[in-house]
Amino acid sequence: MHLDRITLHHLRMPLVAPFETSFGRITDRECILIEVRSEGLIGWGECVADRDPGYAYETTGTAWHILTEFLVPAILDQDVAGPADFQARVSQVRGHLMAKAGLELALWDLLGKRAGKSLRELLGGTRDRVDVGVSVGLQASPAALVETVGRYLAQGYGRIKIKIKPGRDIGDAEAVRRAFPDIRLQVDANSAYTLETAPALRPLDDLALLLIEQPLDEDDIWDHSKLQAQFRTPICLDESILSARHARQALEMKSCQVINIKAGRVGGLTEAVAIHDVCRAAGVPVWCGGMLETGVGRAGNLALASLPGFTLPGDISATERYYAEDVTEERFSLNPDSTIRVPDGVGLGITVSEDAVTRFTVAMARFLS
Ligand code: OSB
Ligand code: MG
Repeated sequence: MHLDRITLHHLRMPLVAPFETSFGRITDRECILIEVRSEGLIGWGECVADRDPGYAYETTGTAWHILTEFLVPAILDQDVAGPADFQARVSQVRGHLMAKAGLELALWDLLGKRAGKSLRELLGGTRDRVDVGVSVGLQASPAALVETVGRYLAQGYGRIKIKIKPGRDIGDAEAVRRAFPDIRLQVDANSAYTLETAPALRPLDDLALLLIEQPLDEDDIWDHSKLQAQFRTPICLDESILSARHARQALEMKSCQVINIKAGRVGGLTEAVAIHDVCRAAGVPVWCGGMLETGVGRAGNLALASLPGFTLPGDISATERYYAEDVTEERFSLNPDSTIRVPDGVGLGITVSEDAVTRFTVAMARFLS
């Protein structure tokens, strides 16, 4: 497909409630929407890098730079066969996986629109609804956390993830477990511990958690294997897994028993599917992580989570959990059985509202062939 025009939209979207993790607190989510025009069709992608380098080193600023200077020039006014061809053309750009993933998603959307197929069909997804949960940020106190969790349970979420950090770990998790003895519960530390401080998490082993997500450094795989040996609860890696090679090595080292897959973190859906395949062949469950995406990225996550190896609920919540107003005309809602429907329209299966995009835009750049 000939790529005629590429537009970058830097958005700032107000969240319905602040989101706090071990690396910071945000009230607005920033991202870059990527619009690619090809032969009369438009494809949309979302780059999930946030304003601050707290979760990963990439930011909206670094992604803007890499897209503008390297990725867009590599494909603009060229005939690009699809996502695999795109990855080959940008293989000389090291790292910057979120920038690459955003552009790759727009090409997947275009590919689906050209072929008259949904993204789910293109990826080989086998379900039309996927199991989901909600990721709950740090709250003011354990009591406030229990109340917030109770509200999400009442809305129908069947799996809860809470964020933890040193000083806000055992007490928070015990309070939620005591209030809700039977729920599916897991925790996410976002790399807030070291091999020296993580043994403080030992009491979590008695709370029947589904998993403990990313306790140690974002660039570590080896020390996680030492930690996993000390816990019965499965460790799940998020930040540490940037490729299918990392996934294979983590499984060989027994660093984790579960992997959280985010297309943005690993450079796009092509690599995300490769990680899924590695884990599935090894009998290791995976689930789809989230980055507080707009409807564009959320549609991509739903399609990814429809693959057969995604056997644990994803961090893919209803639109209203994130945004009072979204950039897509479609709003995703939670079914009573804690599932969300996978879009079945062509490509991502969503319609972007130009109006909403304009309202949330803080910067825009357009590249013409
Ligand atoms: O670590 O999974 C994470 C949000 C932003 C950055 C990192 C993470 C998260 C979440 C939210 O946990 C998941 C979501 O609902 O999108
Ligand atoms: Mg995480």
